[in-house]
This record gives sequence, C-alpha cells and structure tokens, in this order.
Amino acid sequence: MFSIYRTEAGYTIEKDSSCVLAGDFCLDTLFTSEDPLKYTEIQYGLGQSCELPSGAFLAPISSQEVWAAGVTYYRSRDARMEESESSGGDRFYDMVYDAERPELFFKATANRSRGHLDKVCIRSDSSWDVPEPELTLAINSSGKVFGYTVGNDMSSRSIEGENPLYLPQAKVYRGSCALGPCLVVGSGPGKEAMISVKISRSGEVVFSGNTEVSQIKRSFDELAEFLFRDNEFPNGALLMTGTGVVPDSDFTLSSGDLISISIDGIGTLENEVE
Ligand code: DO4
Ligand code: MG
Repeated sequence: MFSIYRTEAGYTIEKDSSCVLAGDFCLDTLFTSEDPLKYTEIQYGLGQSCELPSGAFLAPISSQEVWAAGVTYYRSRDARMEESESSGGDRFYDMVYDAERPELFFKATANRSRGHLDKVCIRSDSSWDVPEPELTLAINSSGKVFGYTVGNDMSSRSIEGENPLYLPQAKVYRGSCALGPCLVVGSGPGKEAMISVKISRSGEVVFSGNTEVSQIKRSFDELAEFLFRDNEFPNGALLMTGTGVVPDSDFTLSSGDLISISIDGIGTLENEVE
C-alpha cells in the first residue's frame, strides 16, 4: 500500500514509513494506467529518498472530475427527508435509498477542490451549511477502483432543502470540495474502518461524530459501475461515496470553523472555513 502526497515541490510517495520524492510521477498517468498499483510501485522505485513533507498538501487531483454519491447511508436519508419535508421533496430521498439506481451527481473539478490545510467555503446565499465526511474512491479510466482519499462534500442544506432541483447549487461552488491529505493506492480501508469528523470553533469542539464504512448501503464497485455506465472518463474520476455523519438540524458552520475528518487507513484532512 502506497500513500501519495502532492505538494508544490512535486509528489512524495510513502510506503511503510519511508518516503521518496517521485520526480516523474504524474497523476493523470496514474488514473489512465491499467495497473495503477504497478505504476506507483515503479515510480516509488525510481524516486529519491526524502522526509515525509509536513504541513499543507495539495488536493490529489489533476484532470479528473469529482462526482459524488448521495443517500448511501441511513443517516443521510433521514437528514435529507427532514430538511426537505416542507418542500415536499422528502419522498425522493426515501425512494433513492431503496432504489437499484444510486443518486450520483457532479461535484467538482480541480479548481473547486481544496487540499489539506487549505480553506473550504460556504455560500454567501446559504444560511445552513455542513461538511460531509466521505470516503472517496479513485477510479481509473477503465472504471477500476484503485485508490482512496478523504473527502469533504461541503453542502448548503438550506438550498438543498428548499427544492431538490437546487442540488447542483447546494453542492457545486468555489471551495465546495476538499480532498486529501494523500491518495492511498492499494488495499482500501476495510468495512470496520471509522470515518470521523470534528468541528472546532474558537478552540472548542462544537460537533463531533463518526460512522463505520460498514454502514454504507452500496458497494464501491456498484457505485463505480453506475458512474461509468454509458459514460466516459478519459482521465479517470474521483467518487465521493456519501456521508453517514450529519450534525443535528440546529448546527451550521461559521467562518473560522476548523473541520477535521479522519478515515482509518488514510489519514486526516483538515480545513478551515473561509
Ligand atoms: O441528495 C443529496 C445529497 C446527498 C449527499 O451528498 C450524501 O448523502 O452524502
Ligand atoms: Mg455528500
């Protein structure tokens, strides 16, 4: 298993706590490779030994689109039904949780994505905002899941709850997506891995919660198969797999909040709200 960190100075690949600076490594080549693990192994072998860089990391994304799955955890279904009850949109969330076809939506491009220790944003026309901690899959151009990262699907619940047709505005905007701290290539986090989130405000924890990957309703391969069905991703894709942790309805993010999302086997993604 390899962890790939992206910095302004290039890519560092870590394996069993030893790191190399991989001068020739290219993220687009990784995502178009038929065997991304082999490609990473070769690049690791060619690299120059170095220290693990600390501090901020760039999001592990290049030409890939970021997509997201929704209502894949029971907690997400419940929260969405509650927020959209007055608009009459609640039954759609109930239906999609049980349907064969998952909810998949376009989420971000590289320019809308933030890395570890960068800032994420809330919309100026939104009054109710949350982070969504999500295990995120790296999928190559052939549709094979080969890697994993931590994702934050920043969401406006006021806009999403007003009308389900507003979903793209609730989900896709400047700084609405965070990814990192690294991309893990190889065996992913097991079903028992914990996904946890902590939100701090002025040094105090104002929300914390967690879930286990086992609580997801659908398999990763099933989500990837639906995403690639009758679609083409020449540079591969990143797919957020949905949230299983939603703060209570009286919680909203504020500027300056620190969001920390950890997934066992990957690491911790930390972002301040702009
Ligand atoms: O259906 C709205 C979005 C759902 C979502 O983002 C999630 O469940 O994580
Ligand atoms: Mg989400």
